[in-house]
Amino acid sequence: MIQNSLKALSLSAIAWMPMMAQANSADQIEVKHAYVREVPPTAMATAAFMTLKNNGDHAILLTKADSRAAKIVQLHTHIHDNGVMKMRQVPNIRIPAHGETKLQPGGYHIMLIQPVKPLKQGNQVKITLTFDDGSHKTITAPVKSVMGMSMHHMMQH
Ligand SMILES: [Cu+2]
Repeated sequence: MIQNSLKALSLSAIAWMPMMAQANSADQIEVKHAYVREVPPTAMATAAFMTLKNNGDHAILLTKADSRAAKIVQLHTHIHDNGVMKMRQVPNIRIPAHGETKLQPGGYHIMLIQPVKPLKQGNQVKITLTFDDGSHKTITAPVKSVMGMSMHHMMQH
């Protein structure tokens, strides 16, 4: 009896120690200004944008994003290919130590492909972010109409 409880005690101590040694990646990432772009109900996809701030001493990779709001969720970037802007899936998005990585229109974004229902302004979308050490962070991003923003963008060009 005593032997069994001692064994259980030492196992839980081992499981607990690595967490003490270093905070996990998710704990060191702060998510700011998250939003999902409102698109017409017929659109096949939309995207989530946010700023990822790394408060830690080491670079952290965002390796995966999940959401029940869409059938397929991918990490994307934009590339210029012979003057044409194209989207590409990327295996991860790097957030430098004590730095920020912006997921923004024209750059990195979380692609929400085949939304399960239309995403309208005022809706909230839950997105779970997975980092390189397997730790998770679930955020809630409001759906925003970016009509005003894209007009402003167009006027600058
Ligand atoms: Cu995309």
